[in-house]
Amino acid sequence: MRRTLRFLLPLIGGLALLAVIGYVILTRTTAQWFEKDLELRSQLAVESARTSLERHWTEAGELELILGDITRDERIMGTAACAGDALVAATPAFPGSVTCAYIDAQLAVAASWTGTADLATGAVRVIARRIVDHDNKHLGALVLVHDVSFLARREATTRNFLLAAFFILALSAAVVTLLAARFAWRGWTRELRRALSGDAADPADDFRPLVSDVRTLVERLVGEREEGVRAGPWGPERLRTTLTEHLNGERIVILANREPYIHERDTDGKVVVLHPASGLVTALEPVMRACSGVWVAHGSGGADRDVVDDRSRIRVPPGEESYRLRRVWLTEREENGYYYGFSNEGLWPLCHVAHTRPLFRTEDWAEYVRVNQRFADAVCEEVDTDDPVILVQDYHFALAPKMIRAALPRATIITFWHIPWPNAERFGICPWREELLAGLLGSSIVGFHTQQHCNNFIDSVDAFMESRIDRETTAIVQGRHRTLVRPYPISIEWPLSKLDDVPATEDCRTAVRRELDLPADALLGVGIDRLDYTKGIEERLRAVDDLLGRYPEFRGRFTFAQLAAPSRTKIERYRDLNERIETLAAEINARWSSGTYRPIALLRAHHEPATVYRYYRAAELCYVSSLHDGMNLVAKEFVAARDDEQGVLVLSQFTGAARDLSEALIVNPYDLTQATDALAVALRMAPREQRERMRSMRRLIAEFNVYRWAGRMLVDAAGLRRRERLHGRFAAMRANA
Ligand code: ADQ
Repeated sequence: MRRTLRFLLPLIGGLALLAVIGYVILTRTTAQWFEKDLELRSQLAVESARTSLERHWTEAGELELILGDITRDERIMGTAACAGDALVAATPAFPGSVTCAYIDAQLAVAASWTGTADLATGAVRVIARRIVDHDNKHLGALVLVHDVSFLARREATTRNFLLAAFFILALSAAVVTLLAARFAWRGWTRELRRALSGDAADPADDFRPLVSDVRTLVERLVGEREEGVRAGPWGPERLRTTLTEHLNGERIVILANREPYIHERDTDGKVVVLHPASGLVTALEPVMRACSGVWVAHGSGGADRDVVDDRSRIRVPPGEESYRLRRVWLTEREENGYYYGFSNEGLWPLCHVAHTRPLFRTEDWAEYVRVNQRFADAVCEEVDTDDPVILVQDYHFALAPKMIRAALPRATIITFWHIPWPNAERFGICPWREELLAGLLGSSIVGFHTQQHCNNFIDSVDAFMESRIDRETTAIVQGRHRTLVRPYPISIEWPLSKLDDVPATEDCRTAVRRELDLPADALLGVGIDRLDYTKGIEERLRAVDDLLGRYPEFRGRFTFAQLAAPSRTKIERYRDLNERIETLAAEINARWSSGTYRPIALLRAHHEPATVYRYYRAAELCYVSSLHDGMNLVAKEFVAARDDEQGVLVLSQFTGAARDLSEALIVNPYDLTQATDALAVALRMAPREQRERMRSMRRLIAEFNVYRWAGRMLVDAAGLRRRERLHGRFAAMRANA
């Protein structure tokens, strides 16, 4: 009904507008016609009486008779003859208020005059003409008074007619539309139902693309629903159950460059544990706590070697040991080539559209190959069956899946690529593109955050590899090996255990304002990132600058706190960025500071989760301005932190998160004016609207949390294992037959 009204109301509105325009045009045109008609009639009356008028102008009795003849025209109410300002003769109904003196004055400048006079009986039209004899002698003026009350009557008739026509037309349009919509909808739904239920052998062309999508979705939802009903919402417990039910409680081995806990020595020489600023760790650590198993990573902390056993292992998390961390040690040369060189100067800029040119060096590539092999070997040392479940993480390990498969052909290898995958043309500039693709195709499943990244990956395989692409199941087939390519949008833990140590929102507001030396009613924005050129930190600070320039109401009141963890500082581009951001923040502060007020608080350091969450809770808004980002977990963390349902998220459209968090204010960070306006909208947003938006985003993250992300991958992996085992049995039977 609402949909029909949405169509009908504009239609009726359009018809009403047409009727009004028609009415105005029609009344104006008919009024003009009638006036012209009056003019002609009076001209005709004067011309036909002209000879008699000339002859008898001075004979009052005759003149009255002639004037009486003229008033036979039903529209002419009265006629009079004037000589200068004196009345010579007039018919009885000629109104006394129209005087010869007045007419004489009007005719002083023209041979004829037309005007309107208001009588007690209504308005009349007065037409006066000079009468000149054959010798061009001016005799006087003939005055005709017309009754124009019929004009108002005609106008009323026209209006009534148009109104009736409009109602009939609108009613017919509404009835016809309703009937047409009802029939079309019935036919459409009948056809769609037939197509979906499988009754239609060949669905209509319009439905064909839809049908397969809907069927897949329905099957998936039914599967998930059945499981959901059995197992409840996704959380650590359900993930553990999924692992037991679907993978016989297999231990999971995670391969990631970054370790979840870094051991360092503080200034007193005491060993302290740090949590790295990494989206990958944020997402995977709760999964690992739930599943147990082994996390294989680069041991990068200064005190890492001091706390491991003789096989480079340590049980974590400290104090709640539930899984094992296996550290792999890299030489400086290996780290420079594999991590800083090929991974972060080559692959990172290759995959992000952030206008930084990738650098590919042969010596970096050689280290990348060697280190991938070292990590693959470490993974193989940690498994305790010949068909383990291995989760390979990110662009540091594109080659490891193939290397692990060579040693463990029956392993289930799920590789998740945490950053975007570029289009085939862009990917093609990498000198080792075939090797990278071959490495990844050693996986059982390759996962990305979005369908777009999956499509780009499939297109790259299509462009550069010998393989068959099964578009029905989105898989890549090479010989007997099949790699599924699937979107798994990553998320965060829900409920957030990190919030346990964080004070309530009001306390965080007070504490952070005190820390930043701000008044209690100051408005606060927050940005939290690794210092990386893909995160758009410069664009963000410029938006703050522009906000203060274009919206003076926020000067002296709004402060933006940027928590920026230094990252990859061995790379020159990152050092340059660091300096540029510091200079920019200083410039903006110099421009707008007054007294103790500084608009930008640049807190360049790694912060522990408790601090990060305190800032999320203290802020009026969080601005995530990435130029390109696989997902961006800061956006999701901000929403998760706001259990007061207040605060506004301003989010770049170039993040994977923008697809999930549609209630954020989505902006193009390159469009400074748009981004600034969004900041102003956020700061002025009414608490009720903030609550509605926040509530809807919180519901989404609660449902699609990181346990569901991991669970979906594990369930898909289990399905794949079952299918492969079945194929293996068939192959053995055929061989024995
Ligand atoms: P990252 O590029 O690391 O992740 P992101 O998803 O934003 O980016 O996660 C950053 C994490 O580091 C967050 O948990 C945040 O709280 C933390 N952090 C940021 N700055 C910090 C600071 N100054 N101090 C302490 N902690 C800080 C990559 C991809 C992303 C993808 C993730 C997960 O680039 O697109 O979302 O992996 O797949």
